[in-house]
Amino acid sequence: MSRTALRICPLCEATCGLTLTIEGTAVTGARGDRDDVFSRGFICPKGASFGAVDGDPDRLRTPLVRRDGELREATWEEAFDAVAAGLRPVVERYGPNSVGVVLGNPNVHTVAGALYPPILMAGLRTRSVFTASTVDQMPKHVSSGLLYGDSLAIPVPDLDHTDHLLLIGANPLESNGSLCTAPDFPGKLKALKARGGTLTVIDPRRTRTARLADRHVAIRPGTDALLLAAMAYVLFEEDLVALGELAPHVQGVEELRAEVRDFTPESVADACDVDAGTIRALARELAAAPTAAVYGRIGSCTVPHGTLASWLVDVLNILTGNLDRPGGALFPQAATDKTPRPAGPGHGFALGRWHSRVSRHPEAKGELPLSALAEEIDTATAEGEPIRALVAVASNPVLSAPDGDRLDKALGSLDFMVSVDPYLNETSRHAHVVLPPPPPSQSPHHDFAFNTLAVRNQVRYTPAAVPLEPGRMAESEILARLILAATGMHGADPAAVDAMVVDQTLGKAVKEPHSPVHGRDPKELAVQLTGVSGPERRLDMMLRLGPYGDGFGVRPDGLTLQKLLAHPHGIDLGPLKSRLPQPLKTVSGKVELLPAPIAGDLPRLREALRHRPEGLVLIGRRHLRSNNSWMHNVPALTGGSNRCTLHIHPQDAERLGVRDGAAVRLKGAGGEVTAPAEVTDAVRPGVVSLPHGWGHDRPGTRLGHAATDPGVNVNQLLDGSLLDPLSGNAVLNGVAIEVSPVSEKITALT
Ligand SMILES: Nc1nc2c(c(=O)[nH]1)N[C@H]1C(S)=C(S)[C@@H](COP(=O)(O)OP(=O)(O)OC[C@H]3O[C@@H](n4cnc5c(=O)[nH]c(N)nc54)[C@H](O)[C@@H]3O)O[C@H]1N2
Ligand SMILES: Nc1nc2c(c(=O)[nH]1)N[C@H]1C(S)=C(S)[C@@H](COP(=O)(O)OP(=O)(O)OC[C@H]3O[C@@H](n4cnc5c(=O)[nH]c(N)nc54)[C@H](O)[C@@H]3O)O[C@H]1N2
Ligand code: SF4
Ligand SMILES: [Mo]
Repeated sequence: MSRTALRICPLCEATCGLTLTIEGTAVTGARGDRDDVFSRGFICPKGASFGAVDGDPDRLRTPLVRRDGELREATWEEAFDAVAAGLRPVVERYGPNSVGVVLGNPNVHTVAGALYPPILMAGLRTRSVFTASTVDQMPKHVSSGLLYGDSLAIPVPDLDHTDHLLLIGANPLESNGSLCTAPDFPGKLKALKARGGTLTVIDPRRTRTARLADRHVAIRPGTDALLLAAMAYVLFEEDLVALGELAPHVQGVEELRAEVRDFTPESVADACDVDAGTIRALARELAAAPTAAVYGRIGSCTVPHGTLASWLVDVLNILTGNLDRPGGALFPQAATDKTPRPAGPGHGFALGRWHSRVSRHPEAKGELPLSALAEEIDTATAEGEPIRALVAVASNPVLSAPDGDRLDKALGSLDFMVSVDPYLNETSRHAHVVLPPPPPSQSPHHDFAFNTLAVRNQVRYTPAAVPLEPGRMAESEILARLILAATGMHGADPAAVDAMVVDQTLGKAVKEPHSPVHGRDPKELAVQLTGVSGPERRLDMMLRLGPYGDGFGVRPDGLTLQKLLAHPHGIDLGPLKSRLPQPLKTVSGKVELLPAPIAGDLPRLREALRHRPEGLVLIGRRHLRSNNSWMHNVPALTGGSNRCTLHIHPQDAERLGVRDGAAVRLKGAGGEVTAPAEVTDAVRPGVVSLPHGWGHDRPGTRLGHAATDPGVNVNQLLDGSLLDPLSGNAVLNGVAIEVSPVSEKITALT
């Protein structure tokens, strides 16, 4: 007897609604939920493989605890005893910063990952915090922090209504979109073209997205900030700046005009390898479109001028009057956003409030660069203690961060490490305790993070599709118990963690004049919360205090968890709307177009005008059936074109004597790897591309299928020293690299 259940897909940022087929406790099928208010039935091959991802036999079923050097199965009680015994002495002896926290990408794809890590970090009071953001989108957070005073205020392109979309360093036909949550991104691009709109793609590769475009500009990697600055120059020079309704909310336009004066199209053309005429055309097309949106992603962030490029993306939207207007780039308003406060000046955004111990990298958004994790563990300095214990949640930095070999060794030297991870992989194999969360079918889902980045305001919640298997523990309870064990309250009731958050949040809300619950009794509010678990009660609280909430009875039609549960396919909250000036939290209360740290970084961009890489540069790529480092263990999602090969242009291949299919050696600052070449003109001359997340051949892992075709770790080519200085983001694209054929003789020897 089979049944069906709804489940929002957690496998990428598109957040599609799925209808799962379930037999007993196993997920045997998945299709798109046609009634989902947001995704309307869309599904991709990863979502269709939900059952295989969920049921992977290599997923850990019980905690593992290291005894006599070996990880062995243990009870939950033994595991948390070991966590408390491992972490507390380190904190007590060496202080809070000696315990590091590393948070990986799937935290933004789980309820537990959204609700508990902030409490863990506050409880530990550690500054040794590292996340996937600094190998990803930290430049965008910094740019938003500086422009709008809020690092989380990220405008998203209004895909459904725009007339002109300029995509920079993004390949949504493979990635399904990022910092822009849009189920069926491909369909939305096709609809844009069908309604007469235009699509421009800037990417060194002719990607599947670029093939859809009206114009594809194959830029030299790492030079987008120069090209975008030149576009801003053209807007000023040709009198195309038109802020429109934005004008009263923006300061610094004239100062900006002066700063971009050096970046003429002619002066950047050589560095970008894009002719000046094309750059002028890009600017004119942007200005001429009735509405337009500029959108940049990985290729614009993980580069030496990532923050400047991210800032310039918004600058172009602002100068053309496209920020905050329908058809342009808008600020979403999620159901779990805080109660909107009245518009007015805020505290602004500070950078570099403290620095990393070894290389003195400034913090950004409370985080240190993931690239610096290895040295913060393996290098002693006079400033303070190195990291001696580590808490890793949903994180595989041995593959996803630069110089995995060094990190691999560093992790092996820790006094104590705990991983919350479903797999024994390249990173978790170093843990003293591994705490495995249940598979996604056994977890509830709500997109706390992605709804704040969605192209349409909507809210959905799916309870667990399958009950927790005996012996399993919900990830929320795992993290709550981990918090207790790490903060000296080992053994206390995990429900106390949620109760504390509820107390604090309601206690604060009743004191805020703009809150719908201003002046009420927090205890009276707390008893009104519904939900079968701590996370559900917290979701209910956030919904009720949020912008669409019932305000605990003040607006009886408003959102509550009960109402959401009564709408299993979600509730549509309408298209994105203009919101300025309310989201601004800058000290001036305006959009600060030329913030001081940005102005301070522009001389470095001027330097780049003179820079011409001589040899080949490396960039990455994603495949539709991949997901960073953790989906190579699912047979249905591997093979075919999803392989760890080096894309190289025929001209470069010929010059270097590289044959299609033959092994090539790649040498970078961090090391060497060998991969098969795939000769293709999809990548531009002078550029080679290798995907990340591979290199599954380390001993002590339990990834049976992934190990059969391990690939190589592209990040071993990096030494971790290349960063975008403002954000601490790793430079992963546009990196100098040497490529040489592996001679037959050497192949025979190895
Ligand atoms: N060269 C290069 N490197 C890159 C990138 C690139 O483009 N090029 N991209 C970067 C980007 S954008 C990112 S976001 C990072 C990603 O890098 P990471 O943040 O390391 O994320 P993943 O590689 O996805 O690994 C996720 C880990 O979480 C575990 N996991 C999966 N599901 C769950 C769950 O439900 N709960 C828990 N607790 N754990 C789970 C997996 O087993 C795995 O160990 O990689 C970065 N690295
Ligand atoms: N299938 C799949 N989907 C995913 C993921 C995955 O691993 N697989 N990962 C998820 C994650 S964590 C993220 S952050 C998103 C990322 O989402 P996207 O940013 O859309 O991801 P990519 O496909 O890496 O696209 C980046 C593009 O930038 C180009 N590029 C590289 N260097 C430069 C440059 O210097 N300038 C310009 N203009 N372009 C450049 C690359 O050729 C590539 O096509 O994808 C998410 N979705
Ligand atoms: S596009 Fe993303 S969210 Fe949608 S089914 Fe595919 S992996 Fe899941
Ligand atoms: Mo990412």
